[in-house]
Amino acid sequence: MTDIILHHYETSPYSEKVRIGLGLKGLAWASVEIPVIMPKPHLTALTGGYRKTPVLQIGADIYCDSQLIMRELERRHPSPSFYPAGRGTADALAWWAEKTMFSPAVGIKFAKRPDLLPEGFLEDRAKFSARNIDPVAMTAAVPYLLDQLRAHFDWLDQMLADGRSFLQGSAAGLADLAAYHPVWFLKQNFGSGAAPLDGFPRLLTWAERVADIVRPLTRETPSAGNLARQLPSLQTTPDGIQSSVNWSLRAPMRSSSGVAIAKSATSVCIFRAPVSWLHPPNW
Ligand SMILES: N[C@@H](CCC(=O)N[C@@H](CS)C(=O)NCC(=O)O)C(=O)O
Repeated sequence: MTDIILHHYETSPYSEKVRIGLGLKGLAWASVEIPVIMPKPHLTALTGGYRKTPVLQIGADIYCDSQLIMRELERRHPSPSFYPAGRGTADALAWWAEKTMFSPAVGIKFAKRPDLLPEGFLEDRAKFSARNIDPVAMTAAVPYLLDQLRAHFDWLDQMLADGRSFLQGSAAGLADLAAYHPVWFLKQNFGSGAAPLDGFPRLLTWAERVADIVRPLTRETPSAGNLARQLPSLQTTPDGIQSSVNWSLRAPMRSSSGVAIAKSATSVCIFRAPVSWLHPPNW
């Protein structure tokens, strides 16, 4: 049985990034399908309240955020690397791609294909984002969202103009996976022939290449018993956080409730026996 468990749902773009990342590294993983909307009782019990998708579980270490998940996969399984052309640019490209393309892509789906959304979805997301989701305003925004995506897709397309296979050269890496998932999401919902993807044949060929990245070797559904057995394997104690992360702050802060918190430059770890939750520092 693999010790990597991904909590996700099929239509989640950020999950697709991680699923392909696991494929790129040739890792076996176990799949736990979580609900698309709240309540998510099993997930939030595991994460201490975090509801977003995906979440990665390795033993009793719970990684809440796909950026953190990718970093941890790279740390544990460095080869093949998510950084075939080095770090820095790849991280910056990945950050830019996700921050600019995910939201317009999902906005277009909400507006154009509400029939594909499960019941209660828009209400759930309105509550989650503390914003009113107005179908008329969403529909009126579609042309602007398409224009935003066209501008970003054009930049991606330009990166591929010299005939390279992937954004940073001949090997796929993190930048490809992060830029790919909004493209994947649009393709899933509208096909390749629909705007705005229809204007970018080079990008579509690249997307096919990313999609072809070898799929995970094993994709098991763990039983509840197997999930529970994962927990005792943890090497962590409240007295000295021995987690897999390289903590710059070795002395964890401790509250009277027995919760310990430690910070590194890239993660915040909240420890409450027997689990440790890892978040990005801006969480
Ligand atoms: N920064 C987060 C963003 C994750 C995110 O926004 N995921 C979407 C689904 S792709 C989500 O959580 N939607 C609400 C939900 O699933 O409850 C990450 O990189 O993991």
